[in-house]
Amino acid sequence: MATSKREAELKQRIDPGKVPRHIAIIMDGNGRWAVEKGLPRQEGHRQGVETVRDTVRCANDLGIGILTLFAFSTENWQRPAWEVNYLMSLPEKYFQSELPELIRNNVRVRLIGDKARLPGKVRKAVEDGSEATKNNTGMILNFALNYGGRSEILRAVNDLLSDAAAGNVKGRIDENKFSAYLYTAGLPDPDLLIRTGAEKRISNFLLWQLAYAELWFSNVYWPDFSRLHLIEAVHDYQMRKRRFGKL
Ligand code: V0D
Repeated sequence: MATSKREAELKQRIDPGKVPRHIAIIMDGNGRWAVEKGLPRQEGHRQGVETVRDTVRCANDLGIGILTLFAFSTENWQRPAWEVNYLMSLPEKYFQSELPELIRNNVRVRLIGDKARLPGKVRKAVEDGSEATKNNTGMILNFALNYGGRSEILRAVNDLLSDAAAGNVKGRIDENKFSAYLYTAGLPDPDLLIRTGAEKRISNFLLWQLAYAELWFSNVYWPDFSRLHLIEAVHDYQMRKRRFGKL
């Protein structure tokens, strides 16, 4: 796809030494995108996967260290069965088409979320994708599937209680020790959260980890989110950091 003039301009103004280390994205608006175009909702999800591909490429090009994508929340199980079924076919389709390029680009795929309660074929697809990329040393691509922030924190608390009961916890718990029990153990917190689809909420995403993140909300539906928007968000992030630095 041709690079727009605006994209080239903005890209020049990005300081490659100060890109966010970790970007998290809530990919919202697929269904509404489709309905407003008179298309079936699954067409929105299909297009959403294309956007995932472009976003991963662009984040990798920009030198982003970690990209965390929120693809499905526990609340989404309330959707009609046919839509859930379709969504559950996406991880497998995604890896069928994207795995060679992910490997070529040295991207490492990981899952954050309650793996145990994912349908078998989804778990297998993600595990195969993680396995195939586990030795890659470039960008980390986290897919948040069946993820909820409060349940992540409670899971951490319960794991911590088990370790304590076994006598394996010494001293008091501080933020660092607690973070080691989260799905994102070992990773820096997101510097920037992007949410598409015109809603201005966190929706139970990365509650602990987003404590200090810059927030960037877009009215664009996820299928229409493009490289330009990602570059705009990164540029805006850098402007905020620069102003903050001057205080
Ligand atoms: C629909 C927009 C990629 C959000 C993108 C099962 C909603 C398209 C994945 C994916 C979904 C997940 C895990 C993985 C690799 C790819 C995906 C779901 C929905 C929910 F390891 N897109 N995508 N998963 N949509």
